[in-house]
Amino acid sequence: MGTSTERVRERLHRAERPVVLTGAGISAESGVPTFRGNDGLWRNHRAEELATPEAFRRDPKLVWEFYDWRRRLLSEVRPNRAHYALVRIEEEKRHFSIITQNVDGLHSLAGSRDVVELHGNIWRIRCTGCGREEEDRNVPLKEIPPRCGCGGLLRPGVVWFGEMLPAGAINRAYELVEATDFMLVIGTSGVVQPAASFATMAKQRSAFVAEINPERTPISPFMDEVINGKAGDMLPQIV
Ligand code: BJW
Ligand code: ZN
Repeated sequence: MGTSTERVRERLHRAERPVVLTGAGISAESGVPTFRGNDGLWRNHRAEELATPEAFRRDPKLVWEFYDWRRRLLSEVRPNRAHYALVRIEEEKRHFSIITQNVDGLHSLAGSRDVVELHGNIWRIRCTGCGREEEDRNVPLKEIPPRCGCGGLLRPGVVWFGEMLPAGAINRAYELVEATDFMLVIGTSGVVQPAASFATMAKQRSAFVAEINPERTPISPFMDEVINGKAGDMLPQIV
């Protein structure tokens, strides 16, 4: 009975170890472009084509200009109602974690504490020579492409296609997926692995799984409930 929103709210209320998996769609209402939406173009390049080790090898300056542009954009945006609704869940639950594919840091900025960043963080920079990694919040960067003190080329501390996810993050994510009784998937197109398979894994282990997205996705058919709408409108109704 009731609407899908009411059913998800009821399930969340009863859940002991809820987990939320987020994608670019949760930041869309903050003004951050998604990857595969109409806004996922930068100077006629598709974002997905720039987020690869091959693109970086071919043209590190171009790839860094893209990241420099995104860093500037992110330095000017704020978390939205959806990010803040997740902070409220964490305040009420004994166990609650967010697994995010986003590199924008907006969950932490909103105040969420248990955030697993699967694809890294755009404010971290790593040396391709000596491996040194550090936070860098300079906008714009002083030099493009930036270089390390050792002379090596620096790269964004994010995960590109074909690269391994950070071991700590992926291990923690699998632990959470195996233990959860409720998973809510918000704003992801559900095509990038391994994150795209988390909901089906959780469901196989008898968790209740639900999705919030204005569009249907390849993982929608596996959901117990699909909430068709924007995260910033729907999440505050659930929390
Ligand atoms: C709203 C909304 C609103 C809009 N409210 N919603 C198995 C089979 C085939 C291939 C593979 C496989 N396993 C691994 C692979 C390869 C690859 C992969 O998955 N490829 C597929 C595309 C086929 N995966 C990898 O390479 C991963 N590594 C890996 O698996 O290592 C092991 C391995 C290595 C080698 C071989 C095999 C295995 C790494 C993936 C790294 C992804 N990196 C990026 C870039 C990060 C850095 C950066 O930000 O620049 O991560 S790509 C990009 O996609 C980014 C995102 O995190 C990720 C997912 O995108 P997301 O978040 O879903 O965004 P969109 O734009 O796609 O969707 C937005 C959604 O929001 C839409 O649905 C909208 O409707 C919705 N929305 N407004 C709610 N207001
Ligand atoms: Zn170095």
